[in-house]
Amino acid sequence: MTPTLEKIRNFIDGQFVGPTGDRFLDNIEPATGMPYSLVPDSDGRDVELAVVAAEKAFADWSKTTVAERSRIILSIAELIDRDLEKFARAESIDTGKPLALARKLDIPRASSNFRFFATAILHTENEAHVMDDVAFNYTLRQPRGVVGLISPWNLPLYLLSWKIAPALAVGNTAIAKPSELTPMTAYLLCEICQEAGLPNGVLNIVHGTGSNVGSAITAHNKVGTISFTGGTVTGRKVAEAGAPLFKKVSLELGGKNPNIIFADADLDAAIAGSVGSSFANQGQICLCGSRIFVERPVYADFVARFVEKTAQLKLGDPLETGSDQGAIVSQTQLDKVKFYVNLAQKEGGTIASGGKAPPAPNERCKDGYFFPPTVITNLPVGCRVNREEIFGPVVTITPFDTEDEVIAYANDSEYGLASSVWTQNLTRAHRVAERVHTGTVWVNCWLVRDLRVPFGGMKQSGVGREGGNEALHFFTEPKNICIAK
Ligand code: TXE
Repeated sequence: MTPTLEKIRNFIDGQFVGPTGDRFLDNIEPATGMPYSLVPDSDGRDVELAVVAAEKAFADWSKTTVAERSRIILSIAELIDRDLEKFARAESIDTGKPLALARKLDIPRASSNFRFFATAILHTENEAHVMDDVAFNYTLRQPRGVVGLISPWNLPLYLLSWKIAPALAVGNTAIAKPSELTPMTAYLLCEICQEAGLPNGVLNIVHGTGSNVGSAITAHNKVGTISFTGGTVTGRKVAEAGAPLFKKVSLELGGKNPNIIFADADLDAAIAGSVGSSFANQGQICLCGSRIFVERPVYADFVARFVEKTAQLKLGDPLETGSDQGAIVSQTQLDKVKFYVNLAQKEGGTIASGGKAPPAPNERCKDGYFFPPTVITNLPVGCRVNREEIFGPVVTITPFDTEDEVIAYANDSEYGLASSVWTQNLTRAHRVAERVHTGTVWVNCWLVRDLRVPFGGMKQSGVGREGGNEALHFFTEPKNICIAK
């Protein structure tokens, strides 16, 4: 007797409702490869219901005082903190990431996202420009209205809350669509929003596929603002959908991030930091440093010690204590990882570590989507494996001889999201950071995140920035009011 699977529901106008078409998709647990819940296979009709609710709610929410919006959004943060374990476990089961990682990274960051913007709106400043005795100008920033928020499967609540928090904090109402692969924590968030007293219709979550729900959001003429995080291919579709309607669109897309280690670096720190930036979340973070470049004098030593430290990572059942590496999010993504590892060997690469499916961590996970941290050397620097985003636990390591050479390697990419530079020469750190074409440059660190800083990429890594004032400005419309003296 197969157990009846929990049906996740949409959250529209403050109510949990099923999809209009009453169709559901299997929600697969990556660690087992088995469905463990059902997610609404919603469509344009559900998006329409959400738009009506969001429009209705906007009239009041946009006029709610900053102090009141701040209070409610702070309450959401506190309730997430209260339910940390429940959210962390849900995120781990849904994504395949280790429970310890969800507990330490994903859920605390989601809470911080709400807390940051709930307090940021208490301290915003408006610009003014005085024209001698002619006129007085001030810039009024007003909420834009109903916004569409679309998020991916790798850091589900972390990235969705990074959009919901600023959008609502400045007075917009929202329709959010999490990835159909990882809907659970967005569903749990709606319960928290109800408990926090978020008024009906301010946040609406419509579950479903990109083609049925995502595209209905991006094409809707009453959703004038779109914030998207996902792959570059889909980001292009989102931009194409928004263009005819002159929508304001923010795109945070893929990356193929360089991680540069100079010979004078603190190698212990560089190796520890690089194992993290290579394999955190099974390498499924757009900021992961998948192209490692090491100055030749320390190349052999780095590779040997990096491989040794990588081999110490414990691949296991994500729910078990001590697991450093969990499951890949889906069969499709696992197949993509395997494809690139096979391609790397055809392109002349050497598998220095990993490279083939591991034995199942335990009986429960015998059909799960597991792949070991994989290190590939001896590849041509311009080969496909060094150019295309794999988005899995796979890195390449390439030697270099000069600073100009490695900067050319780093910049020879369609992407430009993030990079790391490891050196103890401060002058060189500044020089290299200025010359590398990425939206973020970490020096002697990785994934150190101050929520005030601009975050995002250039080239095919995206358009626009999230975080701090960048987010507050993206989700508001500036108006210049000029008053004659
Ligand atoms: O992301 P998609 P996927 C990369 C990674 C991955 C690739 C594709 O390389 O292999 O992107 O991953 C919704 N209109 N990143 O397929 O398709 C979709 O339902 C509107 C990097 O998961 O981009 C989901 O909610 N929406 C990324 C969201 O878009 C559409 C993190 C992202 O899905 C849509 C994840 C459409 N036409 C993957 N089609 C990062 N930068 O962090 C899909 N969606």
